[in-house]
Order: sequence, then structure tokens, then C-alpha cells
Amino acid sequence: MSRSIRRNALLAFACAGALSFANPAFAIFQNGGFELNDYSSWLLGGGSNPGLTGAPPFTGANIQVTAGAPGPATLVNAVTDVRAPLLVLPRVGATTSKLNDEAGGRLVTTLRQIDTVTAADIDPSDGLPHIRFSFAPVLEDPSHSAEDQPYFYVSLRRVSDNSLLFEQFAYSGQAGVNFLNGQAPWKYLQFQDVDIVLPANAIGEQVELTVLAADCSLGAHGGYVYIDGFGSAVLPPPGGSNAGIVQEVPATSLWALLLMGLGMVWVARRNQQG
Ligand SMILES: [Ca+2]
Repeated sequence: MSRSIRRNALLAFACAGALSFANPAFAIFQNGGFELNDYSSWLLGGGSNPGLTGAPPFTGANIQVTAGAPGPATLVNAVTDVRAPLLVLPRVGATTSKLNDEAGGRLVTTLRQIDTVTAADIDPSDGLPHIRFSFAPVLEDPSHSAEDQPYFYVSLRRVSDNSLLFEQFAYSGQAGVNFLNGQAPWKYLQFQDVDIVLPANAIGEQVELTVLAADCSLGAHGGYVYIDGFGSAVLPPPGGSNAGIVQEVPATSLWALLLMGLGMVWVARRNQQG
């Protein structure tokens, strides 16, 4: 952990109290819930999936996207997904985004938006800015090698230094992720509600959100992700009989990294004193 990140962490703790009485309104991301029934304010992209580099456990650093025609992106309303029958759609409001689709073709679809964190994104409960959203991956599981499986990815970066604030990744059938079995051979998760707690010094900074859904790299199998509710407000609970079930998906948050770093500093100082 670099010196500057440690300094930022201490600043974050110091500033948290001072900002706790800021405006409780919620603001970040334009058309974050897709309620305009289009992708305005979002940047769609993608290309072709040549497979992940390296070996598990994978992160965003293992992702490759070859230039080419991007995968599809659509919007769904009140529909039933036969591949993921327990999902209740739409997730929030009247419209939910569906990135990529059930067809193969090695396609990758990406969705990005850059926006500025403001005091309006502070959650009064802890005085810190939050970014919240919900996602549900639906991935075919052809039992290829891990690097060739369909996958999804989401990340949040600070634009000023491109530092990673949060990322979450899983490939279809990944061990440790409690995928539900849909219409065989499809696997999926109930909507996962994400609550990213940003450091106080993120106020006034631009952040870039990226979501990615990829087909298998061999060509015949699809994968997509439903996403909704991007903003700083607490999301309403999902509908359906399985509402509230949360499956574990590996994630890395800035706070986890900072606390780990602070713990290491403390141990080092203790050793010096001992
Ligand atoms: Ca919505």
C-alpha cells in the first residue's frame, strides 16, 4: 500500500465526521435506473472475448476485449426470464438494463458512465458518500476451462488517478459463488444489492463505473447481466418469494484494502516498539 493511499485513508477518517450533516438528497449517475427507457447518459461499447489471461482467481486485470462489433444491450420491463425463473423483473421502477444476451458469438457488451461524487451522495447514516446498485448475472455454463467461460464484471474507478475503488467478477459456475441452477445449462444469481462506501475525499471527484457481460470465448455460449438502480439511494427490496437472499460474490472494496493497510501499519509499529 502506497504512502499516498495511507494518507488518503487517514484524511477520509478525519473528514467523515465533518461531512455527516450534509444534504441527504441522492444524486450520482444520470438515468441510473434506465427509467428514460433508453441508454441516454450511458456509453455502450464492447467487442469480442478472446478469453481471460492468467489463472484464477481472476480480477479485472485478466479481462481482454478485442476490438470489433459490440454485444447487444436491451431494456426489459415486466418479463419472466425462462433461463432464470426466480428473478423478478424489473428490479427498480419500470425498466431494467439487460447487457449482452443469451446468444453466443464471443461478444462482450460494456456500459460506462463517468459522474462526479457530490455532497448529495452522502448517506446520513455514516456521513460518507455511497454508490449503490443491483445486478443479476445470467450465464450459460458449458463447463469450459475457467478462462473460456461466460463472465460478468463491474468496477468503479477514481478518474483522477485511475485507482480502483471497487470491483466484482465471477465466471459461470465459479467455485465459491452460489449460483442458482436455471434452465440447464444456465446459472444465475438473484439480484445482488451492492453498497460501495467511498472515502470522504471522493467528494468532488469523478468516478467511472463500468459493467461488462461476456459470452464464452469459444463462440457458442451466451451470458448477460441485469443491472438497475445506479445512484446513492438505498434500493427498495427486490420482489418475489426469494427476495432478500444474497449470494456471495467475490468483491474487493477500497475500505477492505485500507483497513488491511492500516492493520499492517499498526502491526509494524507494534513490532518496532516491542
Ligand atoms: Ca429501473
